[in-house]
Amino acid sequence: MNKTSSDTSGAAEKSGNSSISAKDRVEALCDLLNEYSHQYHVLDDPSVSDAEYDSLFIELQSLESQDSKLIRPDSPTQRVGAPPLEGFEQVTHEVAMLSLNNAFSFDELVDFDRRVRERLEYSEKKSVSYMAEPKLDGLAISLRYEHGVFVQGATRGDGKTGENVTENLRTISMIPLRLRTQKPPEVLEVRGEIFMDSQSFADVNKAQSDAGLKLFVNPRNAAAGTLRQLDSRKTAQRRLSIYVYSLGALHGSDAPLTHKETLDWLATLGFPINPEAKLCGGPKACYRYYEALLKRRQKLAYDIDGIVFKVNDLLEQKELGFISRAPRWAIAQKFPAEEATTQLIDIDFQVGRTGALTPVARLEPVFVGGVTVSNATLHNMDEIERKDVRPGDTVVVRRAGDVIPEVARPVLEQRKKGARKVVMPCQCPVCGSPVIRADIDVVARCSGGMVCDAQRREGIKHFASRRAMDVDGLGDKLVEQLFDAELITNAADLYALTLDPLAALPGLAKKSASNLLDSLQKSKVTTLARFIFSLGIREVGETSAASLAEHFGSLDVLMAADVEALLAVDDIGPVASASIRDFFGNDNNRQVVQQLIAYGVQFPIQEKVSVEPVLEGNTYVLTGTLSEMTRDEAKAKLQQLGAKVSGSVSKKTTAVFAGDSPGSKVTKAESLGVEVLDEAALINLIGPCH
Ligand code: 5U1
Repeated sequence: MNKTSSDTSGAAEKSGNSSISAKDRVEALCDLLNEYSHQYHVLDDPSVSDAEYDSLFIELQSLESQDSKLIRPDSPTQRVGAPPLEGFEQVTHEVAMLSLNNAFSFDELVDFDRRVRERLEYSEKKSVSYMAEPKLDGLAISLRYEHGVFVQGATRGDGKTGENVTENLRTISMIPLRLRTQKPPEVLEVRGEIFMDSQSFADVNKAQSDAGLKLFVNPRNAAAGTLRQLDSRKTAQRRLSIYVYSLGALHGSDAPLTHKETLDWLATLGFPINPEAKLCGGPKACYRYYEALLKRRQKLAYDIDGIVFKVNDLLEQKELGFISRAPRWAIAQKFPAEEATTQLIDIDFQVGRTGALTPVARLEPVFVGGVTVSNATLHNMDEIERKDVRPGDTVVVRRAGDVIPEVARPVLEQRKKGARKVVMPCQCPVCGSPVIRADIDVVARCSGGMVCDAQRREGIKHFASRRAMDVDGLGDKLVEQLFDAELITNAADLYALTLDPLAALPGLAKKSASNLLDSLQKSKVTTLARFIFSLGIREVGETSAASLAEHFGSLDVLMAADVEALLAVDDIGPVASASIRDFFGNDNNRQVVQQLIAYGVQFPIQEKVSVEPVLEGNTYVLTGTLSEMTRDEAKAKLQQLGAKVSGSVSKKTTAVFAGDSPGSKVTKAESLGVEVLDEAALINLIGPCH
């Protein structure tokens, strides 16, 4: 409370009566302090000094400490955090939390408006009003109030179920612990975004640095780490903020008629609403709002990654409905990628699982798109040639959303004299084997195979990954650690790991080591298709692995198959068949496969079920996160029924199945008039996958 007011007589009047009971005094202090907190944190208009607030707060604390029965759930003293939790409980959202489809251009926004008006059967002349709000780069949460009192706060999770973070949210001063109304609804759920403003982010990272701790990469990560603290006292020490933007469940009160009225109502109840929210009369006005905010983006006190436009009229919203868990009445128009210039120190070559050498730019660290970037991909030699990027150049680095940062172009005017082009090394930078670029191959590769540490390391990462053997808890970093400690040299060694050496690794407690051994044990039972994919044979992706498993039905038969037999398999051409033959012709690879089988890796034979190809001739696209099955499982099932599953939407697409957070494929489908269906329709078509 840092603004001193000249008139605090109201506070003195309410607080100065010594003849009232302790209970009444506590009541009066709670109400008064909550009012002051609202003025300061939500309205940004404090009426008392920090000192006055603190003295009333101490008085309240003292009265409560004498009789804990007097502590009200909305007492400001309850914001300081509670003892640590063991973990977060799951919370089922009474009303699902929605996600948003994205637009990336004005055309897409116009398309969105056209679809809205078409669905509402409006004439060309009738326009739709939209509420525009900045899209904060934070974490969506839901706040639940029963009879006016804050009782529960949860993260979005998968939209249906989130984590109970009530204690942490209680510490955020901008969140009212009691609604500012005499007639609260029985139940009110409010949705909004938790974020950390730029100043608080700088403060938090300064504190991390002073304490010798790891810095947060951006405000969003810092907010997420703070919100998911099991010890809410730690959350209380960092300043999180919130703006709310919609309703969830509402019982015992009429809902407003427009989105604007909803925001106004929420403001009267004590919630912070983004002051930038504005009503726009159509797509052109929306775009003007977007452009104006894009210009002011850097001046805002917090990070935003776009603008959300919502149909203002709630009856229109109802008529438009949802597709999957994204409303047809809202869209997020994303800001373009951010760019920054920095120095390109050097270009290194990274060796991947298949020996491919990828050039990586080592950069003077630069803050771009919300993170500090010190490495960026250059994709391949052709790309370097095309962009004419040279070590020592000043370069433009680009980062969009969560996409890997890339070097966009050199600043040629600033090129130093004598800057030399980079050349592909003749020898592998890891193992020294010759680097070869075959005529048919666009990339240069290390010829070291299993001699090369980099290829073996990457091969093990691939083997353990989710879509391969799916070893829970064995991420890339842990594979690196195991490899560096010489506990593993190939995938089969994973199954020979034992507790003690694992638990001795830095940062791996005994419990985690034991969990990892359990996961490894569990991963041994898999399908033949996954196993073939996990071997990391060049040119054999998930689809061809599934075709090979289906065709040969057994690993022994596959290992013995000659090129001709391999060419008879769907999806397997001459390059893949040669690669498969090379792989199984190599003694080292055969030995690893045999070891894996000896350690108990198995794929209970899948009976060849002859399924009628009832979906033959249909092409589907899957997008977003499905809750009852993975996309891979859905894809396999659709293919089993004869359908094609494509990665992109075209006019030929039969339908798009959209799960949670579906992205731009839904927008594209709607613009092409392709049907968009939800997960329930998918299950209806193919049945459950488990
Ligand atoms: N400003 C704002 N952000 N945001 C995020 N509004 C908004 N609305 C959202 C989300 C996920 O969902 C609505 C569709 C309720």
